[in-house]
Formats: sequence, C-alpha cells, structure tokens
Amino acid sequence: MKRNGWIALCLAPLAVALVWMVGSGSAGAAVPEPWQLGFQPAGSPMKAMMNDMHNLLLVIITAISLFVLALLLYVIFRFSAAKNPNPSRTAHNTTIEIIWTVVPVLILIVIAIPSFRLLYFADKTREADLTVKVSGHQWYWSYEYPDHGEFKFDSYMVPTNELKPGQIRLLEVDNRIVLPVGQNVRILVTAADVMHSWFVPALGVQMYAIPGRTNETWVRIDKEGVYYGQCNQICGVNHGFMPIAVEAVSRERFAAWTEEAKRKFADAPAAAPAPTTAIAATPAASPETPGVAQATLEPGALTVATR
Ligand SMILES: [Cu+2]
Repeated sequence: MKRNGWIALCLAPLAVALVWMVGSGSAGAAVPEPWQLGFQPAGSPMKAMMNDMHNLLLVIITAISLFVLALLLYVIFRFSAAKNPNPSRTAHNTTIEIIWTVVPVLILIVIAIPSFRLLYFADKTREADLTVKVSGHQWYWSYEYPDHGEFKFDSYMVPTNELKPGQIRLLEVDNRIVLPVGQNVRILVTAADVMHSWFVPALGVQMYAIPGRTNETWVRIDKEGVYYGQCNQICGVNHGFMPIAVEAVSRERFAAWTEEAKRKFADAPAAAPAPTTAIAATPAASPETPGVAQATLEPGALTVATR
C-alpha cells in the first residue's frame, strides 16, 4: 500500500466517528432516543458550548490515539530483532525530549482555555431575569417561584399505567416546571432529605441537591419545547422514578402561566410530610394540649413557652 493509502486507512475511523457524532446530534427532540449516540440537541448556549468542547476533545483524543498507535506499529516492525540486529546505544536526545515535553503542555493549554471559559460561564449568571428554587425529595421534585408570588408545587412522575398517548414512560410528570425562553433563569437547588441531582442534559444543567445547602446554577433556554431530565444522584429506592420535565414557553405564555399557577397552587399546599425532627421534638405543641402554648425548635436549642 502506498503512503497515501495508509494515511487514508488511519483517518477513516476519525471520519466515521465525526459523521456519526454530527448525524446523531441533529435529530429529534430533547429526549433520549433508542440507539442514540452522542448528545441530545443543545437547548441552551451552555449546552452548545459543551458540545463544542466535546467535539474538540474527541478530535484531540482520536489524533493522539492514532499517533501513538502509528508509533507503536513503526517500532514493532522497524526495530524488531530480525530487522535490527545491531541495536543503537542512544540513551538521550535533547531535541526529542524537548518536543515530548512541550507538545503535551501545548495540548493541555489548548484544552484548558475553552474548559475554564465553559466552567465560569456555566457557574452562575450575573443578570438573572428570574429565580426558581428546586428542591429534591424522596422521590419527587418541588419547584418554587419566589419572584412570582412565591407559589410552590410538587412534580411527580406519571406512573406507567396512567400515561396518556404521547407521554413518555418514566420521564413525564404531573406538573412540569415552566420557564420562559430567552431569559436568564437563576436556579437554586437544594434537597429536603438526602442528596439528589437536578440534571437536564439538553440544557447542559446538572446541579447537586444537598440538604441544608443551596447550590446555584442558571440556564437560558433558546427555543420552546419540553426538555426532559432525571435525578442523577442515587438517592434511594425510587431514584429512577423522579424525572424532570422543563417546559420552555414564550414570555407571554409564561406570564399567563404564572397567574394561573398562583391560583392553582395557592390552596394546594405542598404534600410533603413535615420534617420528622420537628414532630418528635414538639410532642406537647398541639393546640389541644392545655398549658403548653408554643414549642419552637431553634437551631441547637428547644424553647418551650408555657402559659
Ligand atoms: Cu433523587
């Protein structure tokens, strides 16, 4: 085979990988698909940057792997005992040592610059148009809109036997989190019981939900649609059954939805059970018990006021 033939043979897997990757990324909605290879289409600038980062790394990794493979093959054949009966006694070569030190450093710099840019871009938004609070529970999510009347609601998975036509098994929820497109949404993430993680792949958002701590992330959704995600921190027996459905709508529809939601969820308080510590620590706090008017659990101290 001529030299050109060898080069073509070496580059073929790279070309196949690129075509596969680009082809798989451009089809379908923001849901996982059977036999999917590559990411879901980007629904936010953050995810688009992540795709670019991934594509850059894939090219670099493939090039390095092919280069090392070619070197190995060359050494195996060219310097076999049969072909090279009198081995060289060379132990040092300053030029090649400088090259194999400097080139990897340059490669790491090429990777580090977009990587840090992406990390800081994804970290938080300085100008948030609105804030939503996400709380993880065993095993559902609850969402709060402090900028729109502080209404709050829970979001449970729709069980398989209650799915309506068109709903996606294990991903559809009873109450979707609704967000406006084209606006910077600050997302505060916490948990009520154990660690969870709020993960919506097409939006490039993944944030740990940790009890007693509020983590911050943000998103700006490019176009309307439904973006599905899941809890991706193993959080107990129903970890696989607390999906996330983000419905991105226009600003007008979002304004209308918040008005409607304010009324809908006003008289439907969150169904979450009260924290067990509070119940256990204040057994005498019920209004029926005479003599004990109030019991409040403060951090570190139990104060009981008697009449
Ligand atoms: Cu979870």
